[in-house]
Amino acid sequence: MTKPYDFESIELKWQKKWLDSRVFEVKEDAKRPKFYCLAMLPYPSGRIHMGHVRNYSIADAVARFKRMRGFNVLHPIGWDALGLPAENAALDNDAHPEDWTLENITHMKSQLKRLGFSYAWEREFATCNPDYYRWNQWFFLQMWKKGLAYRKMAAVNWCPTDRTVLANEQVEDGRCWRCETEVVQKDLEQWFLRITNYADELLEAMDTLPEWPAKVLTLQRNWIGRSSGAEVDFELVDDGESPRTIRVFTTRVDTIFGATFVVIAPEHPLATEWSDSSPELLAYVDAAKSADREDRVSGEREKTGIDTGRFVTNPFNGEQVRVFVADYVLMDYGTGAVMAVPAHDDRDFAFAKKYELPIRIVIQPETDEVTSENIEAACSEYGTVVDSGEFTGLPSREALSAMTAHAQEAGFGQPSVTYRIRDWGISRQRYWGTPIPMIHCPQCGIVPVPEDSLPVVLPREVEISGKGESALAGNESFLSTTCPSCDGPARRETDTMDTFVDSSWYFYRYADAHSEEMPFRPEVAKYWFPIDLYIGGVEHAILHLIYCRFWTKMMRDLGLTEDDEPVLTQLSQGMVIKDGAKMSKSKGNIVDPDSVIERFGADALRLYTLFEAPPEKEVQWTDQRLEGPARLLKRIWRFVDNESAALDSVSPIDGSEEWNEQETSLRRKTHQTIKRVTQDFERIHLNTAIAAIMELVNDLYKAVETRPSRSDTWKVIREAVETVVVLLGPAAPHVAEEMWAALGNKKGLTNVSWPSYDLETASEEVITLVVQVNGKVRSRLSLPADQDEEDVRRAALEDARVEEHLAGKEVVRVIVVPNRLVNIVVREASHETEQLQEHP
Ligand code: ANZ
Ligand code: ZN
Repeated sequence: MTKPYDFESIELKWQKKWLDSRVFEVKEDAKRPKFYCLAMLPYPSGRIHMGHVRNYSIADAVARFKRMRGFNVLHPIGWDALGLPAENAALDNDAHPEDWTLENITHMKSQLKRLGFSYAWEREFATCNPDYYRWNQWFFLQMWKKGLAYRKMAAVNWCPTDRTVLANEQVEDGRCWRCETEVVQKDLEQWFLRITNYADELLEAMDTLPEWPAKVLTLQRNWIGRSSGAEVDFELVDDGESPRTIRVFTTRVDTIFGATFVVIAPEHPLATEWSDSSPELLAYVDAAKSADREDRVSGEREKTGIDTGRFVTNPFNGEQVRVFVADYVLMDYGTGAVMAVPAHDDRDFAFAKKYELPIRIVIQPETDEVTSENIEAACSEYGTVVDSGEFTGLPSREALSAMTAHAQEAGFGQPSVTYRIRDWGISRQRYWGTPIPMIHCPQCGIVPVPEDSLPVVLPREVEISGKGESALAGNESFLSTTCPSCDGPARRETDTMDTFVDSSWYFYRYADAHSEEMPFRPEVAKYWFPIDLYIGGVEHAILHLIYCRFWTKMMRDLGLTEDDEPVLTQLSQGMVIKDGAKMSKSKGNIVDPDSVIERFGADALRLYTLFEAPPEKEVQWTDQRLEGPARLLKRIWRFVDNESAALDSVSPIDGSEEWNEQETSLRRKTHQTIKRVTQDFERIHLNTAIAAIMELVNDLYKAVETRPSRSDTWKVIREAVETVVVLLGPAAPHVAEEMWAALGNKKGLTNVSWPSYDLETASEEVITLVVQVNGKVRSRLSLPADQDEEDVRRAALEDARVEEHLAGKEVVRVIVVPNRLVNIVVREASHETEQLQEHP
């Protein structure tokens, strides 16, 4: 009778043991290599969902693997605890946001514990704790001192449902990223962080991030959106004694002879000025201002505009062209004005068609000739410049620099770079966020809260109405204060910070979570940083993952860290979907992790999320597939239970054995499995790692079918089953621990080293490779077939006979022809060469 696999009591038992023994708590240790393994911190929405389970199972498997590989592993967790949902929940459920948040944290924490993740719990914190957010305020003050934080009147994205300002990043297709309401524009005084100061560096440093997914980097590159081009001044016709100019930004100055009109943004100062004398213009400008930003730039939308009746002169050909106001031109990009070239720009083409404006071709592409008769759409390709005076005949690329240089020499233009990225608007008219530590004094204006008065604590007593401004504005005792500069009565800022501030640096806090004097001590963080692996959804590619890079650079400039970048390897894990859609309440397709744990156990659930797909791909949830991993665990369990008595008396392999064919074959499989699983874990191909373990389990069952009589055979079986259990440890840690103990091991798995594999045992066959030095055969190597090039290379260089021929030489190159030969190219060592050159 097999002992039943009672996963619940096994899991609870080991979870308690791990916690009690504090095995996952870590300290800096300069003598050991570190590994910082992090998954994005959860928002305490109420319950853990499958996305969390998957994300955290991946991170935990890697953390446990790295620990067994000898690394000092930091694997922390915390709570992204501020933000809108708490306030909305407060409105819906009549609970205080703080109570709602803390209750959720308590519940979700118990869920994470029930999953057995190996967190350094002593470093846990929630961002709604004043001990944490005081440092947001402190950073804000440092940025204010450096001119990186500033306030300005700005047209902001306003979500009418959430009644709050949204960052551009939080507007998706013109809608609020959270509630999908259409966003409108509104003018408000807002606080900004000058992320644009770092635009170039953020862009350039991406070349130093080879371990980030290409997709994330592309999204960031586009978001930063660096465009280089030229600015050119078009002079206003009939504009008095010293006529003013309209400065346009263009990336295609090579098309300037085809500019048949100029368009300025509705927010352009000239549009405002001219509106005074034109009610129609005023009406258009007003309407345009309230239109949605995303809509305005959308290619699909029908272009609208209005003729101002003014003209400007094209400085390149002296031609006078009309000036329009149209909402497809944005004020906050480039100069807020464009030269319109309908023949070569889509938007200008659509506009010209609608208002019957001239279309003049000035670029001929390589391919089909474009003529005014056959042109049906703008042709934006590069080509040869035509009908453009002295520039006619130049290829576009050359014309770009020649024409820019000409404009500069003549004094009506210059090269220019513009960015799509905007400064980060962090003001939120909300209660449940970090108070911005500023004071408005009627005498002194805006005065920062002195650093020694931090934190500015969120008052608990507020009335949350969900309407208009922050609930803080209605709290008189919070509002009224004294001015730090003149001691007069003053009022506090009521805006709170975007919660993306909280998540921009939390991982530095984990490194020194209880620091009281500073956000973290630089020398402590230095040991743990950079983060070796950071796992989170691709939806964070441009928000969080840009902000945290910016924040790190800002902290570096404050002298808190030497890191240019916080994260070495980023992994964007795929979603868990069911019935073709992301699990969500509204779709009714949620699978609750608790119910799965109840039926199959945490180990089976973890194993399933790892096994079902490669980490960066989607997992299609099906209940049937979940039974696979559950069965696998039972199968291994049954094997250990059935055979533990037989294995008990088996002595370890001592090298004196003469293996028979069956034994050789099982040993080979064991070592091949270790090799595969090790390599798969290093590359985070966890699904194939588990598939490899399954294969070994099959071979184990085959091996005992005939009840082998040789004691050596049992040695090999023991080696194989212990391997299975150890390799299973990172993915299904509880049952692995239990079986490991059942096999008679006294030391827990958390203290066991990852097994190493013996290459020779693992290899299918041994082959002979010829080793040449500068083309001459010097040695022969017997090596397992199909070895990694790196292993072959090393074996060749370490071969004694080869070494003789390398003495005093410098290895220039090692060429490996797989399974055939290695050629080592050498030359006289360089210092000798240099000496020769110095003393000829
Ligand atoms: C003339 C031209 C001719 C243009 C042509 C393009 C093609 P990216 O690449 O996105 O930076 N532009 C400039 N400022 C603008 C604004 N504030 N609002 C809307 N459009 C603006 O785009 C640069 C191009 O977008 C600029 O180059 C300008 O149109 C337009 F065959 O100038 B171009
Ligand atoms: Zn004052």
